Amino acid sequence: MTRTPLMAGNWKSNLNHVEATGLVQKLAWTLQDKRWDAEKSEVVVFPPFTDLRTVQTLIDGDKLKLLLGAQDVSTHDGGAHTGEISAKMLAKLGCRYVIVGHSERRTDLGETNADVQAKAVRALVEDIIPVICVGEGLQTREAGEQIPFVLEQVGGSINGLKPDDIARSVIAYEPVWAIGTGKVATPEDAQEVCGAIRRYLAEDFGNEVAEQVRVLYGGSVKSSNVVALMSQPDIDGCLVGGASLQVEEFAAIGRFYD
Ligand code: G2H
Repeated sequence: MTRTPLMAGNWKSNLNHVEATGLVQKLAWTLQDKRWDAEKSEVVVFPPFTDLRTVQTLIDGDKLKLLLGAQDVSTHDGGAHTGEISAKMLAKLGCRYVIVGHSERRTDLGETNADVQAKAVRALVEDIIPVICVGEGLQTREAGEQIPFVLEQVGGSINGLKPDDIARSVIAYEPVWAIGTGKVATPEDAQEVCGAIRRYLAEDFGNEVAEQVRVLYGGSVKSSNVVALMSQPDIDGCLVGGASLQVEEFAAIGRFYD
């Protein structure tokens, strides 16, 4: 089973629509200069909600081959839920992916595994692939309990999902102590947990499902460490924060292969 690598740029709460326009255009030109092949790596940008329409228009209009994702989705289908953005709205905007359960939302907003599962379900119904984020904090890592901790998050976040839906989902392992800190997990540390996630999926849902799921690593990914991370057998891509706002850096990450 070959899994297409996925490089996901999470812009977080940065950029307005004017800045977003500049970034996407420059990213597309730079990838073109580097002879990026979309068959060899999917490059997805995750702007804030307010920039989705702008980026969608650029991507569609110029056939840029970049893909679009959102940073969150409502657990509700629509209706009287002020401020919520539904999966149906995201689908209409051309979103192919959505991040659910990012550690910043788990920490800042108290999102639980059950919330994450509900969001993943909403996304999948609209044919949007959820990027389900999991990861341990520093204390858990220092206690050597990262694997049981992460597997519990994975289990809770995909609870009740159909095997076919799990197979097309993406799981992003982002150790919280490596997010935006410049401390990247070693490729071996990242592989240890990503491999454990795949084995867990194989045990519960069979090899066929486990071999299809793309498992990403996230946390201070840069052009200088992406190749080593991607050489690990169970790392199928990266969720990139800070470096996705730098055109040359993110283009090099997208064009990591060869
Ligand atoms: C983790 C990551 C992107 P950064 O949040 O999801 O951010 O690459 O800045 O550590």
